[in-house]
Amino acid sequence: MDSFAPTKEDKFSFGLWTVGNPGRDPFGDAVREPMDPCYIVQKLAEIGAWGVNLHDNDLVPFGASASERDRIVGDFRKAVDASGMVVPMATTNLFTHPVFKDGAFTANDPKVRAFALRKTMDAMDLGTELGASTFVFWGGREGAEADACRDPRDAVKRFRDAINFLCEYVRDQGHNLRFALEPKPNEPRGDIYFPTIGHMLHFITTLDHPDMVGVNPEVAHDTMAGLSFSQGVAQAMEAGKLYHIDLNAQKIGRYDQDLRFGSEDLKQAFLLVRLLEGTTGRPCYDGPRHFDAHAYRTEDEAGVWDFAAGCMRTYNILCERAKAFDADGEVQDLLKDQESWEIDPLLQSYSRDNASKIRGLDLDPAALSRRGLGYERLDQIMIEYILGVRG
Ligand code: GCO
Ligand code: MN
Ligand code: MN
Repeated sequence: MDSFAPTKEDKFSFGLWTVGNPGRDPFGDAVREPMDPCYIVQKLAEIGAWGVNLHDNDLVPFGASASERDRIVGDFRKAVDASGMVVPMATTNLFTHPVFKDGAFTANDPKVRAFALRKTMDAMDLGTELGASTFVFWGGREGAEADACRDPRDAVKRFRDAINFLCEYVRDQGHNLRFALEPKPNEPRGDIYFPTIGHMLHFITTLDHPDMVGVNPEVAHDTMAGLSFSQGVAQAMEAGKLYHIDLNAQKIGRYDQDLRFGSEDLKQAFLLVRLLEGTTGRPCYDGPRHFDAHAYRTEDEAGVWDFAAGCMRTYNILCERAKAFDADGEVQDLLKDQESWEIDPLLQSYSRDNASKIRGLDLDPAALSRRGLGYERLDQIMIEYILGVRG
């Protein structure tokens, strides 16, 4: 038995658009044939995935009639049930159609914003019908190149109005949906509003129903901006706002690559899996481990399934590595050394008593400065775990 083989308990999910990506890019045409959504579900189940996610138009073509929609959704529902899969997340395509060229919820034309709201309400009904409990908002076109076209404060307000409107819609319909907002700094727009996890976390605090809304961070998006993804995700977890996650790989400073999980920056991937799986003993993330990535353009269909299996396998290998690292006695000693100071409780809240005790402490900055912290050793041990030569 291969201990890295994915199981349903791992909660791995893929979007229809990920394994279904035909390899089109801004310079070249599709290299793979479109795959039928029902076939994708069956194949994903065979390779050990747990869930499948979708944009409305990954399943139902833009402009389909009501009867066509019902037939397509009915067939898909049967395929999902027959393969033992679930649909944990759904979302709306608010970026492909030219009507969204100036944005969707933030577009200047109220008719475009109305169309975006209507399309999203329909997509929420669709997601709910398929059993989704998370609804993702990726504002791919919510941005600008000609910044003078709108005051960014209006973009923020319009986006807030839309999310508030849709929260009320969900409550009114009795849908069981939580929202996960996905930040991205750029691409396809020159600059996208709410470019980072931090921007989104603050925005959520300004909503009418902040409890219904969290974030959906993506490895590639923070990495494009040169940020530490694991630090951003940790902040979202600390705030109780990690409702969903998009896993892939990316080189800093490049175009949006959406590479196989773990195929770039193994150290960040290790730290991320360690964080999500709580291998240090802290609470773990219990939502879908969702891969938002696609196979290289060089691949045929067999390469697509190699890609998907590789995402899950690397995740499980990194999880095993992180567990071993955190169980290592030398690692524990190095970390304990940093955390064992008895004065710590004094620092956690103000009281006159704590302030006066802190004033009375024997604190010698020169001695503190001389103390080596052992982080070189700690990091080298981590590298040796990642490289598979220790533990
Ligand atoms: C991207 C985004 C998208 C979204 C998807 C779901 O960079 O294109 O990551 O893949 O995640 O639209 O909302
Ligand atoms: Mn992305
Ligand atoms: Mn994404």
